[in-house]
Amino acid sequence: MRCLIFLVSFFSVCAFAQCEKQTHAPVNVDNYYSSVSENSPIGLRNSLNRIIRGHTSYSYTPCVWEILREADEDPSNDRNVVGFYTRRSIPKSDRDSGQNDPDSWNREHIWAKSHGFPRRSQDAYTDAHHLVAADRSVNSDRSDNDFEEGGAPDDECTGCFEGSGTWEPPDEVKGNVARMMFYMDIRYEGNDGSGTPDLQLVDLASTERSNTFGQFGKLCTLLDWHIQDPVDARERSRNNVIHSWQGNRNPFIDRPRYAMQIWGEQCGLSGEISSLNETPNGTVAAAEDNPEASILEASARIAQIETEIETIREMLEDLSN
Ligand SMILES: [Ca+2]
Ligand SMILES: [Ca+2]
Ligand SMILES: [Ca+2]
Repeated sequence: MRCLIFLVSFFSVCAFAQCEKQTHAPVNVDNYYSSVSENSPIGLRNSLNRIIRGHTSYSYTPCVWEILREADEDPSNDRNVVGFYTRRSIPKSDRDSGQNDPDSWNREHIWAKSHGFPRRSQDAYTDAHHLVAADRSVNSDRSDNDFEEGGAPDDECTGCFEGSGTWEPPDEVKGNVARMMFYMDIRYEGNDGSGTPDLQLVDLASTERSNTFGQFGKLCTLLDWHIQDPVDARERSRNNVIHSWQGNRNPFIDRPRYAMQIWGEQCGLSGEISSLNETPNGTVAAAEDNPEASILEASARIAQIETEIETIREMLEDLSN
């Protein structure tokens, strides 16, 4: 009996420690943005906020670990994740669990949490659209610095530069950083039920730490990076993975022109709109770049085959009776 009680409690603890995903089905991207108003920067900002706010939020532990294992998986080795800044493949099992291994991976907040949301209960703290798997010591080097070009090369991360209070990521992820930061400004407008303040991008590379407001820089450098490093298939696929968990999307990955329409004039870059890659209409959740869509398609096919087998069995039973 005691053994049975032990087993029951053991399995309850195991169940408690697992993350339960509330899966959101893939969407047609045209429908997703059909209520967007592109008439003015403020209209665009407000209409995008209405679409992307109020996502399904998850626990920082264990769920965010689980989401990043999927979102940042190494495409050539499903037992590894790719460290965001270093682009080095790291075994999923080398997760930072306080063992002080400088080359283990942990969770980097692209919009540093010291700039507006220090508590895990605030949605921005656990929002996987700006959370990435990163090498532990390189994550420490980045600290909570503003994004800007220049400084001394990082001793471990090729293409990373540390300035005074600033951090420059490698070219390959400059645009990814920019689009994550754009998402954060528009997603969090001070109307978030979880208590995340209005997050604001500013054209400064020396923003303050704060628990009550959140500013981050440097806006026009980020807009430059958005143009220099356009959206690619891998970034789209990551957007689909996060959408399948949270139910909201990063509009600046799907519709890069929105960033130019909101901030272009302010940064003297509004003429650049036509050079940006747009996600082709209606194909964002296509099976080839959306693992979840493929799984859904496969399970629908399996269910269909099972029904067919059942029908054949009933026919055979009828024949033998
Ligand atoms: Ca390291
Ligand atoms: Ca990129
Ligand atoms: Ca904002």
